[in-house]
Amino acid sequence: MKITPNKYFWIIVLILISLTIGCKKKQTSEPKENPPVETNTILVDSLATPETVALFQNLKSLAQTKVLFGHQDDLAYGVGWSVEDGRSDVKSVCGDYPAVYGWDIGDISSTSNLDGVNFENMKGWIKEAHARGGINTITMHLDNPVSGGNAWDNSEAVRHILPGGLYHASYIGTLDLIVDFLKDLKAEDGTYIPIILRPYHEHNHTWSWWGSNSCTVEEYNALWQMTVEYLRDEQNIHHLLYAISPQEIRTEAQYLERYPGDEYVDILGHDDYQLWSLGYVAQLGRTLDMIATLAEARGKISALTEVGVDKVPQSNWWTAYLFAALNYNENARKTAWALVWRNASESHFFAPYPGHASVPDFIMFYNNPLTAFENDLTDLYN
Ligand code: BMA
Repeated sequence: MKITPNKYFWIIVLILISLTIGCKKKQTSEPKENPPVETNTILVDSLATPETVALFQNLKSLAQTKVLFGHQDDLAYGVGWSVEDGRSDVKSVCGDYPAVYGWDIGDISSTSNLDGVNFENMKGWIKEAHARGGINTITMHLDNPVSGGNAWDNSEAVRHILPGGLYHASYIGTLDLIVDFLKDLKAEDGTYIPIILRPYHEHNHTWSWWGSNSCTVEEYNALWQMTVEYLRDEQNIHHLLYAISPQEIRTEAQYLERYPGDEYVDILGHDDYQLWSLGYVAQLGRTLDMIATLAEARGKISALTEVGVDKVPQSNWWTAYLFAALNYNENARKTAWALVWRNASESHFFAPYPGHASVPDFIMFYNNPLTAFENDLTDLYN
């Protein structure tokens, strides 16, 4: 087609008009917030803080050669003491703090948790542990959101707190208290302290309101997904790794029966309280092997998120039972950490304390090159 000079004129006029409109628009539009920056493609949270991504990656590589030792409520109390600066039964026994600290936010609407740990103190201990290079993991023994009973009240609740349920709004209120707690967890430099969150644990058992007798598979998965999406997408909490932890699992199929999906889980955990006979060592070893294999195939980490025998009845439990299970084979040895439950009193404890018969054996466990305590950790957050 032949373009006459007249046509050129009108084309130039049109270009000038649209450029002027474009400039005006730019000048008058509101300054835009920077879009969130994706930090990774491997975690549940693609916006996880750099420190959280570093924790996952460092823990994953450390797990190739070490099993970190963990203890619930380690800094809060022990056998015969409570709230003493710097004190820890584990440290009293072996001279070193655990590498992993377990905490629980059951009773989050009160000033203290279900085991009497003051929440402000808990925040302080989480900061202390993190400043020394340790890892913090949090469980949620939340009250039954429908009946108001405790976590062990397994009357039907999950379907009522899912979107559309009568108790959805009030459960979101509980999640908001958790958000407030998590937002207070900041290091000296102002960055958020990465936390391994372990919600709705032991869900294949029946004791809790999120357990297998109290909700369907679909309801359990929906609860987990709703929780992740609320914290991550609605509340912009980006300093969490999500760990799932069924109890005393034998097979892969059992493990994946109640499982919200790989996009919602970073760490494949396992809770086990059956390790009181030597005959069980190989069983736990096989389970750890299976979970490590499952985790490896999915680019995740495996962990023995809870283990122990109340009152540690065998004086060689640390080496002949726990270490033996962790050392079962090459895969079992890739378990990232093993955490024992709390030292409440002389009649309810899972870690040794000064004077306990298992102390010499625990020191052997401590000295074993496979185990790692706090002093063994290099900077996991960089
Ligand atoms: C259980 C016991 C209880 C405690 C609960 C939550 O195993 O230790 O005493 O309240 O864990 O920590």
